[in-house]
Amino acid sequence: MSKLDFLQELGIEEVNLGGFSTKWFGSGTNLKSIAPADESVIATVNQCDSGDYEQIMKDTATIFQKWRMEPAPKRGEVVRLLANEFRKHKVALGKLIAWEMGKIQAEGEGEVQEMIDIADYAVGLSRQLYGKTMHSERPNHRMYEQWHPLGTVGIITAFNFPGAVWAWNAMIAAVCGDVMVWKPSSKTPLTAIAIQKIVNQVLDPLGWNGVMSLLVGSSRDVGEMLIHDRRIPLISATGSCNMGRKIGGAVSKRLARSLLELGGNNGIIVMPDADPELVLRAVVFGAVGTAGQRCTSTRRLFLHKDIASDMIERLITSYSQVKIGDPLDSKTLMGPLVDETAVNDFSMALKTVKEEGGEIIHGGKSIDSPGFYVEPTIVRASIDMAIAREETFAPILYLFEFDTLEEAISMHNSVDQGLSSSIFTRDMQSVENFLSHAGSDCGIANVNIGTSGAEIGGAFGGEKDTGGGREAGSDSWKVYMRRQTNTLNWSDDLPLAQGIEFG
Ligand code: UN1
Repeated sequence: MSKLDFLQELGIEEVNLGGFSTKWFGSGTNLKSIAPADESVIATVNQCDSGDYEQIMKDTATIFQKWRMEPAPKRGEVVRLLANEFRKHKVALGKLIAWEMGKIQAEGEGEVQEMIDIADYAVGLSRQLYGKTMHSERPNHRMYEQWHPLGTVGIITAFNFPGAVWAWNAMIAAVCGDVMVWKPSSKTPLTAIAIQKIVNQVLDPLGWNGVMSLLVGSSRDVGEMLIHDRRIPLISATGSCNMGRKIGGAVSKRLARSLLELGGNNGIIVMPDADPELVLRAVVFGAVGTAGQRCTSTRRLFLHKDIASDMIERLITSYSQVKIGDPLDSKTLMGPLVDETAVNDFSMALKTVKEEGGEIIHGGKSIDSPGFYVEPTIVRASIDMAIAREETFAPILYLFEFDTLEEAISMHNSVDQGLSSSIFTRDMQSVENFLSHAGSDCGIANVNIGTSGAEIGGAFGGEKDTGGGREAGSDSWKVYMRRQTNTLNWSDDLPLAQGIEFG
């Protein structure tokens, strides 16, 4: 399948200058979609202006009146049809993600699989939006709770998962009876358009146009409008801790809800009894995969002193074999970073590493353009280095050594972020210590698997500066609904709670 074929399959037509233009919707200024592999312009996209925004918000509110009254399993049926379309276009969409964002095609297709998985999950969930019943303290009274749709959900997503994170939110919100507006990253507008086209193909013939809408535009304009808009009771946002602070502040100021999935500084602790081959595979996938641009990417590796030098040797051998190149070439293991700013952040971080006394033991350089390529990098670090406490969205792995598990956990938990973590060991006490109340302080804590690549069935998110939100599986759906407690009196009397006699 050539580039052109897969774009055509996704309904994106060629326009001029060898580029593609998507007018559709937007009355605002143009935005260029750039391929990080060679810096070419893939497409010019029209962004929406405040008039488009108002129109979409109105249409969304109108369709909500109907959508919320559609039985949840019927909403699940619509999501099932979406899952079918995602399946049909898995390869094409995976390629577009690879082309526009720079992750390798296998990971691009994996991302579409994640969209399919969450859609399937949501179909089942549409029959399981359970509320509890309680025993009333008053005779002949019944108490229970039910879950109602919330309204319009604002979804703000990052470039690194330009499809899956939208799907985590959109598929769940849809079965919950919500309608939604999506602001994708300005670095990946074309993927968002391709997905919205698939959505339209399914929703329009069913009369559900407007349940899921797209707003291409910058954080400065569309983002600002969304976070301050009192018609949006929930903003679900993925991005940096700084972005989250801004969004969380604005949303809480108007007393609405936010679901924040922010930065991670994910660590793996390797005990002396760990299987080194498992560790190696997990670390390379976690630190090098997606060129270190997952929020779950492995950024810190804590090695027990007894196995540190062996592990470092294995890592360097493995890193030397990583094939860097075009993300659409099946032999490539690591594609480019997303843009020039990301390359500069990588270089700046390594400059700081040197200033702070860290030692680069592998990689460390950016690779000549065209394309935003860098070398996967390993740094011998010490725990007081400020740069190792920051999330740099690049393939930089910081190494630390430890004597005792207690010391490793303390170093591990000493950063501001709290997303994902793992331990490699066969020892039950080490496992239980790591998973205990005094163990990892992250939202995700794994044993003998890496920090990245979570399945959709669990709740996804983290603590501390990661923002506290939970998306995807488990009972994350509850944040997309409003809970109502109902007490029904079927007696002929009016007894008061707490035994109060009044009058
Ligand atoms: C993200 O980087 O924002 O666990 C999401 C993972 C993927 C999702 C990452 N399933 O690595």
